[in-house]
Amino acid sequence: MTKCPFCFNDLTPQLYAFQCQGRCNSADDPQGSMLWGAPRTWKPTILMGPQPGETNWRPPPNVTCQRCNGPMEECCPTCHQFLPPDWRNGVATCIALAGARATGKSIYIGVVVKLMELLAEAQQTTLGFVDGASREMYTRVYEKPLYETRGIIPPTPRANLADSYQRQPIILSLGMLGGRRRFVVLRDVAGEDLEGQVDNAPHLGFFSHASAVLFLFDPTRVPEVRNQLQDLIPAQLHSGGDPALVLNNLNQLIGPGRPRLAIVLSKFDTMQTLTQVADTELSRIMSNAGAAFVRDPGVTMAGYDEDDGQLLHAEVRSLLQRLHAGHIVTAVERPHSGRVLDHRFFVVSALGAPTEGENLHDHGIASFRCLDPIRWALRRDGAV
Ligand SMILES: Nc1nc2c(ncn2[C@@H]2O[C@H](COP(=O)(O)OP(=O)(O)OP(=O)(O)O)[C@@H](O)[C@H]2O)c(=O)[nH]1
Ligand SMILES: [Mg+2]
Ligand SMILES: [Zn+2]
Ligand SMILES: [Zn+2]
Repeated sequence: MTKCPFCFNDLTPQLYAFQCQGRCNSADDPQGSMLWGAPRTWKPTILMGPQPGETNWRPPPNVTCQRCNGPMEECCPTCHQFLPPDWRNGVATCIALAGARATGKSIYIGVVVKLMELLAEAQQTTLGFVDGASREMYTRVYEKPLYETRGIIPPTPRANLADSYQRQPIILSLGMLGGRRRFVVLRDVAGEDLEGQVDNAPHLGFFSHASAVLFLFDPTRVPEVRNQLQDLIPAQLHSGGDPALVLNNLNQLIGPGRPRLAIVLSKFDTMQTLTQVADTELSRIMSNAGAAFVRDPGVTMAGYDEDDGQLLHAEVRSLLQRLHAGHIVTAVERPHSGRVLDHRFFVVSALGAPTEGENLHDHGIASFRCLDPIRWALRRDGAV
């Protein structure tokens, strides 16, 4: 079974949907619009599936529209988006980014797609964009600013704005891995949307159905870290809201869903800069040469290293407590809902160095441990 790359709902063998691509007129699609977060239309759609008890049922190869006789294409029975060709024969690991404003979500996406290209190469496959819309969006929003203009990505616009590109997921094909065709889908979000009220936000429902949610936590928001780094790193242009509030909203959005949850300490290069601070407790912690968070398992390593992952998990967990973010750890490990998600702590640095105003650092992008959360999610889906 796989998932819809748009709304992340499971696509079960019991239900298929086919939508007219012929001459029929389009009509308003209330359900599709609600899940998309902006007005959408659809054409006549039929649902089909096996009779009760029937096994090995497959939909007919060519479905035609009963009204216009035109061709019909498979779409998601829930959100009505057209599925990429042959989608159900693969397995999709659907990953949603979460976090307050300016925690580094978009820059992480920009960098991690490049790293996944290298990962695919090391696995003797190639990474590809599944659809033109994904490719166009990745190039325009993420790749050009970071790798051509060598600047930052502007804050992600809220979902209710006309230019809110993040409704379009980035749908990637990893080729054949572990005997199955593998896809990775990445969905960005505006931190601003997660800092406000989320009780009436069906367009953010994908968090509940995701394979994994990456919750980014920005250590430079912690006053103690900021104070000690004052003279060492340039001031940042943007800053975000309260991570505890965002995590609370995220838990609300996840509701009864069971995504795996990665809690990711982002911008980890700033924490590493603490080693240059003279003799504080934090500088001593960060200078521990034996710690897992000082080494990177590398880009080419195929699988997820479970031992290294568990070690890092324990280190990051205690580091968060040391950063007075113990309430974040508690909210993950003992949530009010009582539903503890399969979770793990990570560190990443997408850029490897702080930015200077609107520009990237001269040294170029030197990322650190960015693939770990992706490898973890893929491993849980049996891909690496
Ligand atoms: N030091 C350091 N700074 C980073 C890194 N990644 C991002 N930043 C800084 O964080 C800022 C915000 O990054 P974004 O990726 O745009 O943040 P976001 O989470 O997408 O923010 P919203 O779109 O507003 O939700 C950037 O402009 C950089 O200055 C990193 O790896 N290291
Ligand atoms: Mg963003
Ligand atoms: Zn038709
Ligand atoms: Zn869908």
